[in-house]
Amino acid sequence: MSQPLKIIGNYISPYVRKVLVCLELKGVAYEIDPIAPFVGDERFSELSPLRRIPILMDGDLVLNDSTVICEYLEDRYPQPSLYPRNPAERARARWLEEYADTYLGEVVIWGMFFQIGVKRYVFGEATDDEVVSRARDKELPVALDYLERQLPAEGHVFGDLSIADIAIASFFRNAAFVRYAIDPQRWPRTAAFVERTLALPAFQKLAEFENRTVRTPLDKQREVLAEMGAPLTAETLGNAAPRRGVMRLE
Ligand SMILES: N[C@@H](CCC(=O)N[C@@H](CS)C(=O)NCC(=O)O)C(=O)O
Repeated sequence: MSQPLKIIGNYISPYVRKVLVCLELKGVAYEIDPIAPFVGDERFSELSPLRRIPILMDGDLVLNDSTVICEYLEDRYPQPSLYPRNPAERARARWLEEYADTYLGEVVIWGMFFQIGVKRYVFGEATDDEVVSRARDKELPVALDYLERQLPAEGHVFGDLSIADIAIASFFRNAAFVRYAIDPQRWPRTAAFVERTLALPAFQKLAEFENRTVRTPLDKQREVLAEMGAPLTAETLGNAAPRRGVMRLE
């Protein structure tokens, strides 16, 4: 019997969420080692040269980067397709995914979630309130103004659910973890889009694990998730002392 796919990465990462939602929608069995990248051991460094999550392992194949992983899943498990068939729409879906991964990643993850949550609870350091205010009050509104022009009043961006919807919604889940709610008066389309996308069963199933993870200290998360019946790998790469990643050593 073939081994289930393995995902290495914490449930509260938006990049991991993207991949898990794709797996759930495609009905592919997987196991997960739900570690934060900061506590990855030497084996983690070997598997992920940037010390980032997610990692996908399929037998001997090791893949890094959520975009690369989602495209692999699409090639390997084509149904249901999560990329529009029409080439122009397919390219636009990839752009919106890239926009979410890069700009929302910078603003929501590094400017807000890392500052408010990870910095304090993982590294015992103070939040830089200036960075948070700039992200929340200046940089995120720029993204919301753009998204408001891209997102549909109803349904998904390209008709059927695609990687664009999944990527965009994933980041706003992390914004909610740090108590940010999109103002529905100012950005009605985006607020409604995020709400209905996150309400999809694939996101909701993961939300149970995310809600517990976000309230549990790093060293207890695996135990709590095991009790909840999360599909955990037998072994973990996440028992090292917290350390900064490769790309942001400051
Ligand atoms: N482009 C990458 C970004 C992955 C990423 O930045 N993951 C975060 C977790 S939310 C991480 O591992 N950060 C640790 C670090 O950069 O040091 C992807 O799409 O997978």
